[in-house]
Amino acid sequence: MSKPFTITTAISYPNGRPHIGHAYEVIATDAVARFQRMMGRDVFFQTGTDEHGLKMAQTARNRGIEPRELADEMAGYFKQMNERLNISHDRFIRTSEPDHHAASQAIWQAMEANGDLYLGRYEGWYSVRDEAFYDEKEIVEGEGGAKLSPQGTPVEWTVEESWFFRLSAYQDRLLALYESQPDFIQPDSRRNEIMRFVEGGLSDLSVSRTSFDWGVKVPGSEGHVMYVWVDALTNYLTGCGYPDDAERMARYWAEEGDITHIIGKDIVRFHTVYWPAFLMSAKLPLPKQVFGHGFLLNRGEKMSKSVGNVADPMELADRFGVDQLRYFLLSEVTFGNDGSYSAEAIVARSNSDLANSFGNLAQRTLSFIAKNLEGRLPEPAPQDVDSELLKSIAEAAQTFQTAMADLAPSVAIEAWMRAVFACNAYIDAQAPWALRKTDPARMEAVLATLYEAIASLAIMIQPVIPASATALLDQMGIDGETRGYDVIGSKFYADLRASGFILGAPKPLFPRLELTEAEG
Ligand code: ME8
Repeated sequence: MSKPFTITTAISYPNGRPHIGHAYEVIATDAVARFQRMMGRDVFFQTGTDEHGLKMAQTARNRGIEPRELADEMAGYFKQMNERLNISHDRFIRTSEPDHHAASQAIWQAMEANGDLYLGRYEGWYSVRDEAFYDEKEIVEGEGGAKLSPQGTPVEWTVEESWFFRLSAYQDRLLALYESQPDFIQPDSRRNEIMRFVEGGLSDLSVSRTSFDWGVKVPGSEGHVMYVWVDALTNYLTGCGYPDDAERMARYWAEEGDITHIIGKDIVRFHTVYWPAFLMSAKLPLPKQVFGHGFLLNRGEKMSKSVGNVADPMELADRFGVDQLRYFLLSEVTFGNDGSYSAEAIVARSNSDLANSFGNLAQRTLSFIAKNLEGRLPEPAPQDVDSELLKSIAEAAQTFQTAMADLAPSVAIEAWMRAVFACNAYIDAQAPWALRKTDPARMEAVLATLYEAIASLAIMIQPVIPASATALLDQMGIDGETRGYDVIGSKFYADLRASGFILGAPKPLFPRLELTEAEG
């Protein structure tokens, strides 16, 4: 059996509908999951909703409904979004599900058995918006003397009986982890930030609440529910079969396994300090990498409900197309950095790369073959320029694979785009249309080269724009079984010709997008 690859997004708070930041994260993770499947890996890809905690309880109360009702309604929107965006997850987990409660209680008991949990009294600052506790030294003053978290969210003084996790005991082990596994936290800027934070000393962490009951019950401790982050982080284990399915755990959550968490930069601390400490305490394997991507900004500005600039990913997908949106987000934003989106930027990127460069290349080549050769695939007779073009595409495919394996989709797409440009330059130089009368054999050779090149480009870009790439490969007669990276540079074109495949009139893939008058 092929080597397993476990990849997850954060699980989203379903206290509102999904926004473009949620879409961005799940699209990036999906591209990596699809890529790894193409590489033959046995992928387990999980995403879902984080349904407990005070934020959910308060939002529900404000709406006069039960938290469960709120979670049911909003989880539905997250599922719809994933379907619309062509997300290939293997499980959509909801933390209100029974197997997740069982997993959370099991990790709790394991941490307790290790002597890391004790009952005490919490007195300190809590931000409901972040669902996070903050040390006195982290609190800043806002307008009118309001107390704020370092993220700028309001905090409230909280006093209650609480279970504590002995986080302070893990400082050295965590620092040793960051030293010995430098890729554990990526990108490096986030790693440095976390190392400084841990070097500054760790306080024990309050891990239960008694003031509300919307959460996972603490085993054997009446009136306590787990702090939402304890159960939220455990979702990753639940999906891998913890605690009862040993076989599944050995496959998807193993010491030598490739476990990658893709999350946003605001929650790196939870994933790289608390989470490995919980896992060490429960004597479970650690993930291989936590990647903290940047934030998406609306025209450079932070999205917020009060400003009213929160984009609905479904509207963007309806207006611009799913693959156009996926392509935009993955090509425009360097993974790890913040990025900006706007209708203008989506339209410009999609028109230049997808419609004008790649779409046009495929459309003119394929319709020329369909018309002038009645769909019969042209006969190759390679000259140096032809072989060179195909060689450069095979090299681009290598670069693409390396970059995707390194979680650098924008770098991968750049390599793809350079290969598209090379094809367009080749067409212009070889001018097959002009050869029709003067040298039909050479015309065929040029078209044959292009056919192979276009199929290779479509194979390469599948993880990014899966629906369009699939549609093109279908039109071109490339068998579903032969769409892996190993096909690029192989003799698939010769085999396809030999099969007698006849190309039909191609359907255009990427319509030119337009702005509204107000935007234009
Ligand atoms: O943090 N741009 O949930 P969440 C890019 N439930 N990414 C963004 C973003 C933006 N503008 N806004 C948010 C939570 N995100 C917890 C996670 S995991 C065990 C629990 C990202 O709904 C954010 O960084 O607030 C996070 O990775 C994800 O969206 C869900 O955010």
